[in-house]
Formats: sequence, structure tokens, C-alpha cells
Amino acid sequence: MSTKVLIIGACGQIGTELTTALRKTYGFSNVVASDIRKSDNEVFNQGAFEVLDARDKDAIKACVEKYAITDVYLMAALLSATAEKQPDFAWDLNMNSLFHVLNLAKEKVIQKVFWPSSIAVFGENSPKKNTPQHTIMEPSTVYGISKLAGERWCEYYHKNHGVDVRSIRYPGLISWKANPGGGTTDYAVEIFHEAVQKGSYTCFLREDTSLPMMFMDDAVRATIDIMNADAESVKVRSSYNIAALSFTPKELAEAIQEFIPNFTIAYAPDSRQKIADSWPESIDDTTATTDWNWSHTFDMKAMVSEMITNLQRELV
Ligand code: AKB
Repeated sequence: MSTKVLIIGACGQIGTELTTALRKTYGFSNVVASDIRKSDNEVFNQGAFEVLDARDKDAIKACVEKYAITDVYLMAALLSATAEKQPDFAWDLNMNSLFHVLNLAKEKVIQKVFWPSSIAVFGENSPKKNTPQHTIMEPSTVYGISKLAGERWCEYYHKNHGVDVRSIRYPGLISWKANPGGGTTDYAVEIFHEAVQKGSYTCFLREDTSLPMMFMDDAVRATIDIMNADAESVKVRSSYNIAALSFTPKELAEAIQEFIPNFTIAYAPDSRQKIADSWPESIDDTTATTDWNWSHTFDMKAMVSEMITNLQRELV
């Protein structure tokens, strides 16, 4: 049977670029994008789009049947900062959407599921540096709790119902095509927009807050690679650590100054600092490398160069 993809939450930061990449892989007619509302990004005028609430199982099932979908990428979620403000809604969206999709796979209505987890599954008692694949996980945020619970459910559905679910723990993702929304790592995208447009930025995290990050091209490639890997090589069915970069706001500002020498940064930490302080500084991703050959390609300099070149062309 040929692959037919549904992306739920396609209009977000990852979904936008994933939609383009999956269409390149499977063809326009085999990829359906969906979200609670359509964004005005051109990407969504170029192929099938459905307005879909990720909390509505019947609507997801109807869409899956309409297009004979085989693989679902469930990208809809409330991220860390927003989830703290709306815990009930975050739990409802982040958990029930996952149950709906896992149950469709259990009922054999679909064949394969991708579900994103996050470095937010770790907490204050996890090792901060090179956080291992398997370690203490005591997340202290609504978002992190929902992602850790989701990971346990993914593994449970795989072991007990044979569901082919695959997942990676994304670090902060840096991209210029679509903006993030409601995350703690969002500063690492905002800083580029303000550097290019205003030459200055006030960061909501302290200058010495080191967090794991990745350029979007690597994140999208990881997503597609794990979905294309042989089932036997995907041994972890909760979620895989993946890693690329780790830097502080100060280090990022210095890297931007290499391209925009007059750029200045100030610091005004807010409630997101507490979230960042509970997360790892860097991640050990050797299990993903061993199991399905993962490695990142963008280093700090290449990422900063891509961001500035593309935003200067788009925004100035
Ligand atoms: C967030 O900051 O909430 C996300 C994440 C690390 O999962 N970008």
C-alpha cells in the first residue's frame, strides 16, 4: 500500500516545513495538511488542506478515511510557556489528540504514527550535561508532564497493541520559514528577527542559560528518517534523544555579532527562566545514532548564517 500522510497541526513551526518536506518525499497528492485554522503561508495553498480539531476523534477518523491515510504526524500541541497559563487546555489537547491517533492505529485504521516529544520531559533531577537517553525524568512543567505521559503511552501502545509509533525529543528549534509560538526556546528565533529588523533584542532568559537547540532542517530530516527507518531498528518506542547545538543567549548574540557587528542584547528574565532552569543544558543522542543512524549537520556558524541570510532577504 502506498504511503498517504496526514499532518495534524501542520501550520505550526515544525508542521509548516514538514509539510513541504513530506510533499517532496511522497508527492503533493499523498500529503494532507490540517490544523485548527489555515495559516496564510503559501505552503498551504499548494495541496490538500483540512480544518481539523486535534481533540475531535470523529473528525480525525473521517479525514483519515476520506483520504485513505496510512501515516499520521501529530504535531498539534501547546508548548511550555503557554501550557503553564492554560494547564487544563494543554492537558486536553496534548493528551487526547495522542489517544485519538494511537487508538486509530490500534484499530488498524492507520498504520504508522509520528508523535513529537521534547527535552521538557527532563527535570531538575536529571543530569544537566549530556542528559542520557534513560535517566531520572521528573518534569516540573505542564508541558513536560504531558510529554512524559505521552511517551509512556506510546511505548504502552507499541508493546501491548503492536502500534508502530515513533517519536523524538526535540530540542529548541530554530527556523526562519515559520515562527514558533508559546515555547521557552522561542528567544532563539525572536533574536534573529529583531537583530535583522532593529539591531537589538531584549532576551527573556538570563545570558548564561544554556539550552539544547537544533536548526529546523536537521529536525525535519530526523523526523522523516525515523519514520522511514526499518521497524526493527527503532528499538526505543517512548522517544529518542536527538541533539545538535547547545548555547546560551550570550553565545548566540556573539555569533550574530559576527554577521551584524552593531547588534546589541539586553536581558529581562521572566517566568520562562524557571522553565529553562529545569531543562538540560545538552543532550546525549548516541542511542538514536546507533539505532537509526541519526546525526546533525548544522553547526552554530552554519545555522546563524542561514538564519541571517534568509531573514535579511525576507524581512529587509
Ligand atoms: C518549548 O520551548 O516549549 C519547545 C520545546 C523545547 O519543546 N520549543
